[in-house]
Amino acid sequence: MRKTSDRGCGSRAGFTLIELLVVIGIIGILASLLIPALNVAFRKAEMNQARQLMKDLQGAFTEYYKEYDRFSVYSKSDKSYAAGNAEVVKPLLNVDTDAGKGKNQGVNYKGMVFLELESKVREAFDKDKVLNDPWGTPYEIGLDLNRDDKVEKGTLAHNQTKDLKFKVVVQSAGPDKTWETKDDIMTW
Ligand SMILES: [Ca+2]
Ligand SMILES: [Ca+2]
Repeated sequence: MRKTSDRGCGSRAGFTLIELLVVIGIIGILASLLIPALNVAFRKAEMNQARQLMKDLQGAFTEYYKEYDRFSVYSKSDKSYAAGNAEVVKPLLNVDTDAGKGKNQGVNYKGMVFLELESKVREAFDKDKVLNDPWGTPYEIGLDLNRDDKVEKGTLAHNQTKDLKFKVVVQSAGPDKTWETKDDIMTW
């Protein structure tokens, strides 16, 4: 009996407009606190994605080198690959290569796959004809083509002030899409 009267008296008929506004206000404050944190987390995830891909690229070039005793190009002097990095990346993916051609005729005549890209990255690569970082700038790649175990000073168009004692180096312009700023990511 009492129950019925409690329910029926209408003292708490639901949210009043004021209460609703307070709730919306609190949600707004929480969102404004959360969004910057989410952005930071998202940026961090993109940075990690770029770092991982750069590492994978280094590994793929190294594996290719072990297999073919050269890099996926024919020129002998060190050179940087930025805008046209597809030239050196395609053979790693076994895309548009000359598999089936005789020894020393094709850059990946064994038709091997050295690098696997996440499907989204792969789609973008096929569309753009270049391997871009998560912010849309092509990765810059330096290879030791003349076999002296270093990528000579001046090979890369950016960030390189001295010889780098690696056979493969990769860098990204970072989230600000501008070279030679603090957020650039390098493998060395
Ligand atoms: Ca060199
Ligand atoms: Ca930058």
